[in-house]
Amino acid sequence: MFGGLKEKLQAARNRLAGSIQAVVTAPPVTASTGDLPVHAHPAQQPSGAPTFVEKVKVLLIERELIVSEKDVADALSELEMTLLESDVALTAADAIIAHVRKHLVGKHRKIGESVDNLVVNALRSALLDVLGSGFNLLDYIRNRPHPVKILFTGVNGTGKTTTVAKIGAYLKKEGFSVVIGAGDTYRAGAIEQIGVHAERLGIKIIQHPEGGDPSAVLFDTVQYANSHKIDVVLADTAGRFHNKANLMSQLDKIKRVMKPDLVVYVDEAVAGNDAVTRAFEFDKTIGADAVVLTKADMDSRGGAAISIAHTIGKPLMFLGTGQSYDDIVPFEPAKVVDELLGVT
Ligand SMILES: Nc1nc2c(ncn2[C@@H]2O[C@H](COP(=O)(O)OP(=O)(O)O)[C@@H](O)[C@H]2O)c(=O)[nH]1
Ligand SMILES: [Mg+2]
Repeated sequence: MFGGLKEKLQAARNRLAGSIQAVVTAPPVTASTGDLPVHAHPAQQPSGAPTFVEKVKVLLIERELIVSEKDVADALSELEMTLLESDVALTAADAIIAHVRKHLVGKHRKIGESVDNLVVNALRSALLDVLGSGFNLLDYIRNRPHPVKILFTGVNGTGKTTTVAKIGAYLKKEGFSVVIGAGDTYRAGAIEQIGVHAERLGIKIIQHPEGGDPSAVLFDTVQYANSHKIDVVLADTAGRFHNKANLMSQLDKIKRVMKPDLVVYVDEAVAGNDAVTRAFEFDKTIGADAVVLTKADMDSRGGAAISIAHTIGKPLMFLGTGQSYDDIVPFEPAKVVDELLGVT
């Protein structure tokens, strides 16, 4: 997952650290107290009026390094190229660079601080800022009245139906009762596909014949959940584009009828910038509360995963990482960032 981005970010980390290391190891500027080595004294808190010796120690310890814009300019523009090549959206890449620059440049840095730590911390906080906080579905479900109704939307073939099945399996494992609504009534194949998943997983499914009104299926699904005290409703829908007015008004009707607690936008990580643009448009047209990116297992660039929350302002909830039911991982920004930076 995101192998290419990982490699490039780690190269950028080394390049940045190298640029700063060059400043650190440049011939030292003579301190006003003399040319003593800067690491000669351990940190010490002077108490009361400082003696002459204490004053000197403080001065030495506080002798600092200031990284200038010039010192890191090349490394930062390389980092920006790396991000853009990895399909990170321009606004997200800009935000990352600005954050790293602000973290590193012009600040007084104690020479004793590890250069690599300084760089890793700058990159980590920049990436975390852009990735947002993620979305803990289990906490969300625990804290809401049941049934919690979740509607899955997005374009065709991105993995909505598979994701509904995976999340059904995940929630069942976590002890929640689940019912699935077969809201893709366009093709008999679609109804059968979700039916097969539900049967394999031992999850109740509500289906209507092909060509029926998806709102009616999902209404029945919610009714079933209410009368059987089911914890979670997972509503599958047919793929659609945000610019197809009739399909979008159908989705509008679905929303009015089933009143979802959560609208989840599903797209594929491999689509890169296209996924981000589609998510943005979809959110504008119909609204989205959280995002699932599928096929992260096939995505080396990682750009969509990095950019999507920042671009549309909605959290990334899960990554799909393969074709089996277990191949879904809650998106935990801190874990992903450490893995990307190679500091796990
Ligand atoms: N490698 C991989 N394939 C996936 C993933 N999620 C879905 N798929 C595959 O993508 C294809 C389309 O999935 P489907 O759920 O039918 O998409 P839908 O049209 O959006 O409902 C199927 O072949 C799935 O097995 C994933 O996370 N990784
Ligand atoms: Mg489907």
